[in-house]
Amino acid sequence: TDKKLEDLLATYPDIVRKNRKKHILIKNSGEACQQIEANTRTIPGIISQRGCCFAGCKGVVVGPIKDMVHIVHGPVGCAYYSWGTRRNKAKADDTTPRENIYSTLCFTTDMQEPDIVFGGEKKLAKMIDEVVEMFHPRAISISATCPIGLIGDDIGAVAKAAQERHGIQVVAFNCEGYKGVSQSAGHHIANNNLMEHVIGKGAQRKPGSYVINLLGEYNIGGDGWELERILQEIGYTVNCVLTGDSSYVDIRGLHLADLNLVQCHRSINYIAEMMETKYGMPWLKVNFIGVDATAKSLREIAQCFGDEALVQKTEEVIAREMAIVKPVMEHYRKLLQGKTAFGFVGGSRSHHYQYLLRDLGMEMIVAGYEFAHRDDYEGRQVIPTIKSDADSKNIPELHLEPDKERYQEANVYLNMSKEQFEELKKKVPLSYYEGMNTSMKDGEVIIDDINHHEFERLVRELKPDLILTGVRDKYIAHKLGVPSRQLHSYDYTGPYAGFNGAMTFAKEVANAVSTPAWKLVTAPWEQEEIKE
Ligand code: CFM
Repeated sequence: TDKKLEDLLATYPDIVRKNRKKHILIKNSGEACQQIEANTRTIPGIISQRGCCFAGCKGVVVGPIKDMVHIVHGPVGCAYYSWGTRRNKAKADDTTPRENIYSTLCFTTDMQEPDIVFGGEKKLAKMIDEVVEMFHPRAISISATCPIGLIGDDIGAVAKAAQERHGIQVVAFNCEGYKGVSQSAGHHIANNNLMEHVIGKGAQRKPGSYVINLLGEYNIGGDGWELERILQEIGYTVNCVLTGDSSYVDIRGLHLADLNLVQCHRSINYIAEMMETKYGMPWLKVNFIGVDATAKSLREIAQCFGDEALVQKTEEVIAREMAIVKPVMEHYRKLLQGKTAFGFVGGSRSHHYQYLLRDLGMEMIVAGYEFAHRDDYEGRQVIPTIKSDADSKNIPELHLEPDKERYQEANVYLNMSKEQFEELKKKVPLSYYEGMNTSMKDGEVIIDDINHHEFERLVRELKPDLILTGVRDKYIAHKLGVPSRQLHSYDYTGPYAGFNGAMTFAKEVANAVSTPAWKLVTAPWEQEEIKE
């Protein structure tokens, strides 16, 4: 209630209270448009869960591309902590042999004090030469860390010279950690550079029909593989998963598909939108987290192609999978029915996992993103009304024109008439994302960029049975006597996506919630009155 919200904010100084209040909503479907503040600076001194621009570019979007060597130009710590911790898996395939996969390696210029004083360009150029000599990669990326921007190394010039020297593409990402207000800025920079320098260069369309890309899926814990299994079973040709287990060669041919599917809207919506502008390619927001959600997405994708046989095959695969999955989910549902959860994750999972929890009879009563934008909460229709500020103006926008040779109308991609396409748009929400708020129930709490204080107060007040957390806050949850599932790298398990993933998640949640260990932990408020 509003009173409880006031209590939660009461400890803050006036200016902080005013700020934080705008980041918190209590869902009320009676109000026409509940606006939230998002993608703005965290107040200095507050412990938030956010990452930096470098993390969003190198760690999230660029890093999973398996056949490129990704050089971290900066101190070794930035490289070390973005090395493998996200568990984005990769393996050899038809287009990429084992020797071209560098995912398990860590490359960095290891900038030292003298390099900061005298500049690191020479060191970077030398490193590229060594990398080419030792590994012969198909392409190289350079990601800049904070000090690189501060000392002004021109990584673009180094990349260009190296490209001419070696005859392979070297892409420079100016994703210095301090840019923007979170890793979200890094997603945007990565999207822009991939669009400008890599996508559209391939010429060979993959054989097969119903050629699709799955954008914003990073194969954490093998999620992408589970989705490919289902999609291929139905008859789709998966051209490229961006960027989970993806290859540079496949990304060059990203435009050679019929439809873009968007799983994580936050990190990849720029590419979906830019490809629509440049090539006319339609895109569809999907959610493969949750059994019913997966079935719904599969049905919507099939509708896009307007092909009876495909719709039929989709139903067959769904029916076959459901026969296996439903009894398992029912079993765990008996243990979990009526339990509550909190979810504070990145920029898309807090929404997606609400569906998987509902499959198990659970409800996410408090949900928040770390770094999402207003459209991820309220829906894409608010994008034109989002005010830009000094931080967002720092991130370059690409202004693209329709490609003279390759642009086709969206209906041509889907092999249907303009009238059929108009009909389709009424049934399936193409080029749209409705955001998280619509799926929440009245009285539930939506909170942006939550901090340690608010986290603890909300747990104390609402006593959830489970918290879906990040790598850091999971320990706060445990200390408060509440089990968590860490939803970024899945605590060394997974996949959680698709049908098989749902069963794994259900089992682990049931285990977490029913372990007797939590009864042995005494939460701080059960011991003594907390002094504010
Ligand atoms: Fe997208 Fe992601 Fe997420 Fe994300 Fe991330 Fe991630 Fe995430 Mo961690 S791309 S926004 S920047 S779904 S790394 S795979 S889990 S915060 S909710």
